[in-house]
Amino acid sequence: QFLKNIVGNAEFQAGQANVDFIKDHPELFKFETRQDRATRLLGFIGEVVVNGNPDVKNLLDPRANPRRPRLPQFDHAAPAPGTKQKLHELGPEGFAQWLRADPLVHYTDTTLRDAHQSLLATRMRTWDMLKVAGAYAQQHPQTFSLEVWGGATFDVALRFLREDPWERLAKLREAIPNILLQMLIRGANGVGYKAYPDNLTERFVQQAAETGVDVFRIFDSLNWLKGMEACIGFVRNKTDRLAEACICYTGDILDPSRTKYTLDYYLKLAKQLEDAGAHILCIKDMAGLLKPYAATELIQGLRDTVKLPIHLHTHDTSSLQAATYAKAVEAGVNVIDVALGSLSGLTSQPNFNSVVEMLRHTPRHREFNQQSLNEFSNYWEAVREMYYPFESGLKAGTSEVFQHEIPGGQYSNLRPQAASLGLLDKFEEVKQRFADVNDLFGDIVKVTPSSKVVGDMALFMVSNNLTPQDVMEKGETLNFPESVRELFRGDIGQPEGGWPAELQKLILKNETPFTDRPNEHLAPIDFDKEWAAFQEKFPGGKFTDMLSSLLYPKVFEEYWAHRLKFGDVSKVPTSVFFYGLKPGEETIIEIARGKSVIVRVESVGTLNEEGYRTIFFTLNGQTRNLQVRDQS
Ligand code: 3PY
Ligand code: ZN
Repeated sequence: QFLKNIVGNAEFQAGQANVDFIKDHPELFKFETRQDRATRLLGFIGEVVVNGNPDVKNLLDPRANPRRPRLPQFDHAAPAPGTKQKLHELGPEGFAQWLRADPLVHYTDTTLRDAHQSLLATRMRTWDMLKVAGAYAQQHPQTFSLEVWGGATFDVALRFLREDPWERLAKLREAIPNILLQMLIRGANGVGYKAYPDNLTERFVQQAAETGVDVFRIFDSLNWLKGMEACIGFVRNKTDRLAEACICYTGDILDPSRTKYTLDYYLKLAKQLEDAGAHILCIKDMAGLLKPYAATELIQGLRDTVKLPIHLHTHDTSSLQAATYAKAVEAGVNVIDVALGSLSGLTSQPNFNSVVEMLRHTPRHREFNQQSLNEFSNYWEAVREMYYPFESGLKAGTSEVFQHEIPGGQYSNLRPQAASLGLLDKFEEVKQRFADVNDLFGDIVKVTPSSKVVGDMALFMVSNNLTPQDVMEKGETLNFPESVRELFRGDIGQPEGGWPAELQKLILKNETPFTDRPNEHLAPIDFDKEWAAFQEKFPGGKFTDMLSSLLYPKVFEEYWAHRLKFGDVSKVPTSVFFYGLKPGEETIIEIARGKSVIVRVESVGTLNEEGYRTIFFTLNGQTRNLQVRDQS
């Protein structure tokens, strides 16, 4: 049976075989043709196409291997007082002094904002957050703050999740009465990508404080002081909350060849932010470039230069950043940003659970119940399965980040952006061009929105096969992306050392750039007039809806139409929101506090001539049917 046909037999080949058996075995003379082999392989591929490979079949549907997220312990008793009460008791100035002097290290948990912005394209839904918010407040009241709002979450909530970001904040506030809630605000650019009128940012800050924000982390995407001063003032003068101002960290202070962003540069900026009224100073290391020994220098320098408490934010893209935290803690940092284990690492923050263990039995350790942290991590690990389509694709830490300097929060978005232009197979080139564009632009700070413009330019160059040299040589005839024109016109502020003049001329052609605050060119909002117009267009809309609409007019309009048609979809469980229900499956939806309905899909009808299918549901046991247009 080891013979497929006779020519493969060694004895036969050697001419020594007894060949009497041949007459009884005609199959030995059947030779397989190349055609047969191909046909059989086609048969296999056809089987996989129609029925899937049994080894991986159904894996693309996360419900095929349901892993029910297990809720951490929660007994509904009031949580212990925490930093929220401390702020109330001491006021912002007193609180800042207390924080600066506290010998133990504090933690900000970014799981509900930056972690999912950086790993899952910001898609985490309020529904998953609220399931564990109360338990977290109860189990970990010693947490310094929870970053839950701002950055890209505002836009993505409205645009893709079709939920109201203000309601998310209000509900989290209600569930977490004891821990400071923190947001990220892009200075003069608010939670958007362009400058807004000052009085809009002012009302936004006031409303955010009223709804629940305690710590406003304020940055400017070019480290431009003028882009932050007004916002720091609004927090100081219009609220009783904390203004945390940022130095965005780029380059490498230990590299003598990088002379633009030196230790002195950062120390000077920090002093200016202190003078502008910041209560806390943040080192915002948005790409994860602050190496461990550089952290020692920077934090020691800052402790000696300003009297403010120091808060360190980083991204673990290189996978080195726990070491940076070890050195930062030694050097006297007050607060570090971490994410719960299963939403940490790579482009997200370092691992909360593990960093706590790193510091255990050392002088600055703050006690956390590790078993409980792990329970929360396990909850998010199971939840994360539902969000797999939004994963960034990065599999391991990469030292490439020290070359391209792409912010963690942008990385998970740049890939789909490249994919939408058909450039995914050129992603290596996109990263290279990102670095080239930074050089062309004069080595700028890259964080939203400046980083988005660098990304747009990199994609433009890859799409059009342009090298940096081409850009300089053919610039006059190139039609640069609109965002690049706006950047060089001064629309989002001024970089250290100004824009490279030659390139600026090529981009702007005959347009004149400005060098003062872009906000000075914007008319203030007339709120009474706007409110009347808003009420007319969106009857029943709240004041917070009007703010959303002023920040994102088109996105808000689409969100509103969706809400009118489908109601508040934030109440739909995530598996159903993304993947629906199959015939025979059911779900429970809490449509109002204490009022739930059971929805079951019984069957889906065939396509009718008008292109519709009838879906047969039961709603609390009562039959309902619905016609839905089949878009396929
Ligand atoms: C944002 O602005 O969204 C960021 O996360 C910047 O790091
Ligand atoms: Zn970040």
